[in-house]
Amino acid sequence: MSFRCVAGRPASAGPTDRPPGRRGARLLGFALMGFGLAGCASSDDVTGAFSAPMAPATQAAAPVRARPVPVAAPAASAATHPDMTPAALARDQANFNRCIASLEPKARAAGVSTAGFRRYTAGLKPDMSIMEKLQTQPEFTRTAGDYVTMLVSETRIRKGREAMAQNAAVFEAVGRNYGVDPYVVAAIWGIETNYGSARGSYPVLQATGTLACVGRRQAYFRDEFVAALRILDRGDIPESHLKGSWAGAFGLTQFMPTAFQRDAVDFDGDGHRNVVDSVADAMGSTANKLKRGGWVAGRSWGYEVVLPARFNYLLADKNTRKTMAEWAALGVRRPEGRPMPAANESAYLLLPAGAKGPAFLMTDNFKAILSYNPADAYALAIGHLADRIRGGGPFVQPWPDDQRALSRNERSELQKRLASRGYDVGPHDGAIGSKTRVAVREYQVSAGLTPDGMASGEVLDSLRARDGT
Ligand SMILES: [Ca+2]
Repeated sequence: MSFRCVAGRPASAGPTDRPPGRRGARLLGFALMGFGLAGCASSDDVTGAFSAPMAPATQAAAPVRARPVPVAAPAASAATHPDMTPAALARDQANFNRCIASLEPKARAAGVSTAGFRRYTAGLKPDMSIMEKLQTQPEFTRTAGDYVTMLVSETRIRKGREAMAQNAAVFEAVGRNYGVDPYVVAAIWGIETNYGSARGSYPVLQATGTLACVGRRQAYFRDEFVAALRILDRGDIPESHLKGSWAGAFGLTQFMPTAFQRDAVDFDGDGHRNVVDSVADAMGSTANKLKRGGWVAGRSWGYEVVLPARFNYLLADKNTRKTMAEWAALGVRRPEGRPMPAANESAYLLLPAGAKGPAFLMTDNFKAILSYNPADAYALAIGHLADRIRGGGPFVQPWPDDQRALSRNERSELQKRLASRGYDVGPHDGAIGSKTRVAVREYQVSAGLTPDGMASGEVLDSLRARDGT
């Protein structure tokens, strides 16, 4: 087999094909896969206590769960959305054929042939069971440590080594062509679909067509539906193989249709970009996506580090970038006497579980992984799984075992309590973004707590105690 890298087709054939943004699209796609749209919050909503966006498609099959994780009721906001009432859904369902037909000009503008549009939309019916997925927003809460531990299991490490050995030529070519760490590409394969064994069975065209014409996310999914039509019309993937999550993510590494249009490549050179059936196409496309996300060849995604006593935790902020030499001058060390990386490489300090958990210096390549899915814990799991497949050991520092993840209601309560004290936290939506994190830090400073910006149970308990309620 020869690997010929054929660049993906133009990202946007016209204004109608433009997705809402790589980060947003990916976040949405990922959130949708298993857990509904609840997770479409800020990309910052991922350190420590967090919810849906970083839960992978393979979550259900994951064997490791360090401790019970609360799974609460659907979020009320989704249930009351005016486009999700029984009457609204019935109206959209009755109007489905007209709605699909109305998308023909948009599809034509994106390059879908008239014959293709007619062929693939003829007899298309909505799958109303998808609305139950869209309606239900499971409150899925786990700590960063639980999440990483669950995903980077011994089984997934072993299967990753096997998958790379079976496809050694593909991974060698991926590394050579894109300058991307092939172990990271394999890790994405492992975490997105458990190396291809968990990719979903929803027909992508029907799923995106349903979401494009029924319910509360129609505008977003019209681009996905048109992109899915283009895949079929151009013959990249046979219709019977184009299946995936209920939200339309498909293939070995779960591309959304618009992401496929931007980033997929024909890496095995057979003339089709088939990320479902061709390991080479899927791995090449994933590497291409990482490269376009800014991957710098020859560098790691990041490094576990140990902080000195009396460290200034205000420095743990993704906007505070320093060179490795500057971090070293502050007393930051790699564990077990490992040498610090190149002195001029710049990085920011990430504490996924707050001051009590492990610390990491994250490079630009971590941001490249975040371009795949903007969730810190997801990207950390990818990077760590890659290192483990390569033969590296587990993190040296333990995850805090007394940490509990806050539920969405508790995160919202924390925001309300901070707001009532005059802190600007933005909307009290339970999504922990940068405003909330800054407010948490300021509160921690005033309360004599370690200012790691972590919206933790400790902070909520402190607020409750001070509020006397
Ligand atoms: Ca191909």
